[in-house]
Amino acid sequence: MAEEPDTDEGTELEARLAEGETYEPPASFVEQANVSDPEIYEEFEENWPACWERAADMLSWNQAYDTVLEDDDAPFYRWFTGGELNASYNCLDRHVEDGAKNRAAIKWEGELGETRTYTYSDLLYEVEAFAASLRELGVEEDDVVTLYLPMIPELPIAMLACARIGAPHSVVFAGFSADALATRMNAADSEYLVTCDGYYRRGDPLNHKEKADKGLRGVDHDVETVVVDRLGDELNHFLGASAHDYEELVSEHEGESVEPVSRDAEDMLFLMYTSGTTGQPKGVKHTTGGYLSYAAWTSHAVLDVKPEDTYWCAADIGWITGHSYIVYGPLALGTTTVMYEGTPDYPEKDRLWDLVEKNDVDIFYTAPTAIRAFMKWGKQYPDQHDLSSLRLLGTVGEPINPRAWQWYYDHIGDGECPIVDTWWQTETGGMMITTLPGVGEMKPGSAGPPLPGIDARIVDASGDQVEAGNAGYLTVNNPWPGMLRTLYRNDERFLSEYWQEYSDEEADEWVYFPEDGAKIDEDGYITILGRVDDVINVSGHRLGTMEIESAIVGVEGVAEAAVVGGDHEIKGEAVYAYVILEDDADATDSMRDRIIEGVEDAIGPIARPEEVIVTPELPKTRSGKIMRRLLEDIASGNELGNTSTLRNPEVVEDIAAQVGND
Ligand code: 6R9
Repeated sequence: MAEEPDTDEGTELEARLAEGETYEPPASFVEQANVSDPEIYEEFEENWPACWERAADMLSWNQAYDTVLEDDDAPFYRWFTGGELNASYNCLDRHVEDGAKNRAAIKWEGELGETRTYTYSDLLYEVEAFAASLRELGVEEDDVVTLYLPMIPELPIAMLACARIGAPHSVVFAGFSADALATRMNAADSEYLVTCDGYYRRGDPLNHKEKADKGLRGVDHDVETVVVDRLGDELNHFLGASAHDYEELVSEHEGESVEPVSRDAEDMLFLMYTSGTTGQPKGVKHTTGGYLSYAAWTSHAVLDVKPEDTYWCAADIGWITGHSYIVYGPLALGTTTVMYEGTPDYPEKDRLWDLVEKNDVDIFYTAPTAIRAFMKWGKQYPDQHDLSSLRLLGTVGEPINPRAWQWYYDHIGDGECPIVDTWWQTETGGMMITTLPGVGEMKPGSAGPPLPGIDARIVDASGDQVEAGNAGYLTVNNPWPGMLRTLYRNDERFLSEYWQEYSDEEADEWVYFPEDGAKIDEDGYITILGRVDDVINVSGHRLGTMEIESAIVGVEGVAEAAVVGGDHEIKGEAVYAYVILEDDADATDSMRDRIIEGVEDAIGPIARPEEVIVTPELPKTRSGKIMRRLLEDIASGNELGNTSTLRNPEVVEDIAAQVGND
């Protein structure tokens, strides 16, 4: 039973939050924090860009770098040039050599209750065996290997195996559809795929191989496929003609040692496709030296990760958060990283708290959408467990509302754990705006100041900084090691997507534009307001409205579609699809089902429309532009402003009447 909100407590809380109550980090935390000296901000500023040596120094290099930053070809910046290193060596071998071979590297928790623990030496052993297997299949340095795997240990193993032999990986989120897999494999010319037979969701086996096979039919070149057996006999572990069995391959290479390939700092470590304004996803390219340094540095400074910690980021490795803060950051620091396969409410709504208690988790990092769900389920679930092992909490992916922040602070952290609200993006590689937990006071709802060394500003449309108290556009006015280097094979789009808006090319001044709106206060704290492009954020996942629209107009009988985000209590935003049908098509339930199916097939269930609203017309301005703001207001149940400037104001009422929250 969900708990009844206590209205007295609720009202008092709202009042306190409205006053902008702030919180100091507890002294007990500050005493032990990796970073606790506020001077760090000035040190970075005065010594920029050399300050970034601190990040690079967290790694072991085979060949020391000559230069911290080269900017002669800006905005194609190069970091730690001349340096050579290997990411898998940094995440594995060096810890084994340093006497940590028996420390747990990955603690995996399966949805059905099974567990697997890999010590650093176990993980190295597996990674080497799989690296040798990939080589046997023909994978060479710089070949892109696609990993279409759910949250099972073979995913980080495969990532590190790729890194070991210098083959960039491209992880495709397992919840993405067959079409999404094919698009990404084609875009990267990826000739290798690692996938699995299936996995569990709420106790039921899901057939993943079928989806992978369907995706492969859409790939325009030959592919060698490796299939991990996750389900045993549950599903027929069917191997197509060119598919290899993971276990079989690995067993042939067990015990082999595979030298980590020395990679140039600027060599690609991985590609990650993310949604943008157009229908085509963007292939964000991250490098070995800069990315890994940045993931390690932010894990150290912001997440306060120490080797002896048990750290848990409850994201999916299929997203950037999982890359940087389940795999690369924590393993580079030699800590124990927890990986959970399943959903937070299976078998019960206390599953995560049960896992925190069982594993004595020190640091927990999740998304606001999850916190809002926990809040709705009620505090009795965390209350059933001893969560006193926790020292630090974090959130990422979307703005956190002050009430959810407060709930997290009180009921998960027991008022004793600082919260870091971390703003960053697939493109930034790691955290950019957040408090340092051992330094800054926290303001619920505001991410905090930019990290040391990061020059983030809030500007107006002409690029001038806004006064404190005002809103504007977020920009980043200097480069940082974890930044994307380009969009894969598309330098032009890299320039136009991120550097066109506020840069002054003539003056060689380059300003990165993340396409978020934000507000800044007198202490320099930044509150992120959300995307200003046609990207919506559903449960912390980025979705391009154009991608969804093109899936919908691909459905037979649909003439036109406009997709917007509407407010949603748990998901933050939900997908609302406004659809015009062709003359001979009817607005039946089966038509709506086909539209939903079309979206699921093209992208995946995460993009599933909350509502499909069939309308004879879309509200348009006199110049013929769809009034998206208005559609958003309708979806969110907001007061509708003046509609008289529309060419067709009469459609508005008709549409509003159809939407559930009218
Ligand atoms: C890491 C990640 C990036 C977009 C970003 C912004 C939103 C992320 C946030 C946040 C408010 C935070 N976002 N963190 N908004 N507060 N702490 O989520 O990457 O999937 O690329 O999404 O997410 O809108 O632009 P990605």
